Amino acid sequence: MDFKQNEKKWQKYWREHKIFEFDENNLKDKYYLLEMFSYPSGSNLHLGHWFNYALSDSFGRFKTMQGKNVFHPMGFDAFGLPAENYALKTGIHPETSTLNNMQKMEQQLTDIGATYDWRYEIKTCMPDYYKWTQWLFVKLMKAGLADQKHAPVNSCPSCQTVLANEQVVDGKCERCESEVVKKHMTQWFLKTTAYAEQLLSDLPKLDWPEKTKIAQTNWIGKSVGAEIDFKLENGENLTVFTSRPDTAFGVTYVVLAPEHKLVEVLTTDAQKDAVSKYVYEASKKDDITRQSTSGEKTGVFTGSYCINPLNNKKVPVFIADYVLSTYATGAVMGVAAHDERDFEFAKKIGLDIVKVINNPKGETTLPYTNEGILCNSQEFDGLTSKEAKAKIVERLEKLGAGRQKVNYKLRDWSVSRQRYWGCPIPVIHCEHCGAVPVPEKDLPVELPKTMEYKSKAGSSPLSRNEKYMNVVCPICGLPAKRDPDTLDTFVCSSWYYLRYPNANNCEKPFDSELTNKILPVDTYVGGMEHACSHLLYSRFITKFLHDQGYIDFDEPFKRLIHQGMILGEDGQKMSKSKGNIVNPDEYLSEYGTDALRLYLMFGFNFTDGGPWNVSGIKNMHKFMERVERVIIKVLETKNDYEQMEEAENELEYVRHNSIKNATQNMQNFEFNSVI
Ligand code: ANZ
Ligand code: ZN
Repeated sequence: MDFKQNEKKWQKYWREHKIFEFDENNLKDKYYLLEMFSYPSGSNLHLGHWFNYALSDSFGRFKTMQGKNVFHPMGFDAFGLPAENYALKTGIHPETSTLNNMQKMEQQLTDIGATYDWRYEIKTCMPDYYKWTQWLFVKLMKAGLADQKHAPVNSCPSCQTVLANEQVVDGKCERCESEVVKKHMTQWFLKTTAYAEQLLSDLPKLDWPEKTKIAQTNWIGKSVGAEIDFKLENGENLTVFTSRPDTAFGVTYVVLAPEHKLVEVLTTDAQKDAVSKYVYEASKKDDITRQSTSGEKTGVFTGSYCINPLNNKKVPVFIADYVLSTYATGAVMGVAAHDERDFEFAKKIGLDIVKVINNPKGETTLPYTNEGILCNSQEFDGLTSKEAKAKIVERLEKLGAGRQKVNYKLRDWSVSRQRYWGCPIPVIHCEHCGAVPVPEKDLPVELPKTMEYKSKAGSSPLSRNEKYMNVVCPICGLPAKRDPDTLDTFVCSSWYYLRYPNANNCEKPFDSELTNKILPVDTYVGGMEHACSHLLYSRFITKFLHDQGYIDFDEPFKRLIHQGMILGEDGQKMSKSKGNIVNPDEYLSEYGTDALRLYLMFGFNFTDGGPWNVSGIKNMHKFMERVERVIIKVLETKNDYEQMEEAENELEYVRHNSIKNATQNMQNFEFNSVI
C-alpha cells in the first residue's frame, strides 16, 4: 500500500471539499470539540501530542459523520519560560523561535491528518490576542478582582520568578524542580477566592471525571466551623477558627502562628528572647514541612493567658509553627484530646489533656479525632457532636463571643511574573493616583522588542527598559511608570476557548451573541495535571464574564476527558535519562500516520495510556493490508449478484450490531473496542 501517496491524496481532497470546515451560519447542530492547546516547543510532535490530538481528532471526525457541524480549532499557548531560556542560551529572540516553532507544528499537525479548521487559529503571544488578555485584566481590576498585595510568595531561585501555589509541587518548582523559597513581594493577585463557593457548588453539574472534581473540591477546601473569641487580659480578642466547636470545652491552651500580629503584644519580657528566636527559625521553614503531621511539634510560651468564653477557663497562649498565618485567623484553640497535632504538642510541652468526646467511631486510644458523644462539657453532655456544634455556636453568638464561619483553603491566584516573554501587565503606577489601569483605547500595551530579557535577581527585565517604563499617568498626566512584570501564562490560557470562534474579530475579545451559540465547549480533552490550575482558572474567568453580563453560560467545559500517558516499552515514564523515549517519526516513515493513529486507538485505553509496544504498530499495518485485501475481493465479486445477496443477508445483523456498539464506544472515547 502506498500510504504516503494515499495520505496526501485524501488530505488534499478534504481541503478542497472543505469537509472539515466549520459553518458559522449553521449553528443549530454545532459541536465544539477542543483539545488543550500546546506550547510551541522546538522539537517534533511527541507521542503525548499524538495520543491526545490524533485520537480526539478521530472523535471529531465521528461527530462530523454523525452530521454535526464540528468546530475543532487549534492554536498555541505561545508565551512562557522555555522560549525565553532558549533565547538566553542562543541569542535568538523568543518571538523568532516561537513563530518558527508554531509554523513547524502547524505543518506537523496537518501531516498527521488532523481536521483542525486553521482559519480560527490563535497564538497567545500576538498583540491581536494579548490585547484582549489585557482587556480581561483591566475588567477584573475594575471589578475589584485584581489586587496588588504585599505578600509572601513562592519564588523559584532558578527560574528567577514567582510561582502560583498551583505551580509548586511538594515544595518544588513544577518546571525545574528547584526548592521553592518564600519571599515578600508586591504582586498582582486575581481574586479566585471571591468565587470559591460557586466554583465548588457548580462542580456536580459538570460531566467531568470524578477524580478531577474531587481534586478541585479538595483544592478549594471548604471548611464549615466557628470563630471563637478568647478574651485577653488587655480586653482585646484573640479569635481562633475551629472546625470542631463541639470540642471547645476541651481547650487547654491556644496557639498563634509565629507571624500572628498579636505575638508582639502578648510576649512578656521574660519570654522575649525565646519567642524572637523561635519566630526567626519558623520563618525559614515552608508551609508544607510546617503542616505535616509527622515530626516533632515545637513551640514556645508567650507568657500571656486568655479566657475561653464558654467556661471562663484561663489558658496559656503559645506560638508554634504548625499553625499557619495564611489560613483562617492564624490562631488555633488547642484541644489535645481530640486533635493529632494538638496532642503531640501538649505531650511535648506537658500541657493538660481534657477529654470531651466519648465513644467516637473506631478509636480506642487518645486522641479521639472522630466525632462522638460529648462529656465534661456542662449542659452539653450526652449530645452528639453534630447536635453540640449547632448548640455551642448558638451559645457563642448569644455571648457575643463567636459565630459560625466558613473557610476555604483556596488562595488568590498570584499572576505577576518577573519575566520578559509574557503578556505585559496593563497598569501604570502613578505617585498620585496609585495603580491605574491602562485605558482600553490604549490597549494593547505592546511588549517591546528589546533583547534585554535577562532576569537579574528577581527583578523584571522590562524594568530596565526606560523607554517602555516611563509614561504619563492617564489620570493626572504627570510622569508615571508602567508595571514592569508580565502575566502568568495561565492568564493567557484562562480564556482562549472563548477567543477561538472570534479569532478574527478585531473589535472585541468576543462577540457575545456568537459566543453564546458556540460555547460552552461540548468536549474538552487534556491532561489531568491541569486539574487545579488551568481547569480552575478557566472556570473562574467564565464565571466572572458571566456575572459581568458578557456571556450566558457560567461553565466553560461541559464534558471533560483526560488522556492517559504513553509509557516507554519498559513501562516507565519516558525520559531522556532512562533512554526509553519512543520517537513517532521513525514509525511514520515506515508505516504512515494511519497505522500509527490506528495503533494508538487500538493498543491503549484512552484514559489510561500504557506502555508502547513495537509489534503493536506492525500488527496494525498488517491489519490495514487485510482490510485492503477484503475490499479488493468485494470489488472483484461485484457482478455476482447471487453471491452478493447471500452475503448481504448474513452481514445485516453484524452491521447493525457494529454500528450500535461503535457509536456508543466512540462517544465514550473507547477507541480500542471500536477498532
Ligand atoms: C480545634 C480542634 C479540635 C480542631 C479538634 C480540629 C479537631 P480544616 O478542616 O482544614 O479547616 N486550624 C485552624 N486554623 C489553622 C491554621 N491557621 N493553621 C493550622 N491549623 C489550623 O481544619 C480546621 C482545623 O485546623 C481547626 O479546628 C483547627 O484545629 C486547625 F478536635 O480547632 B481545630
Ligand atoms: Zn496620576
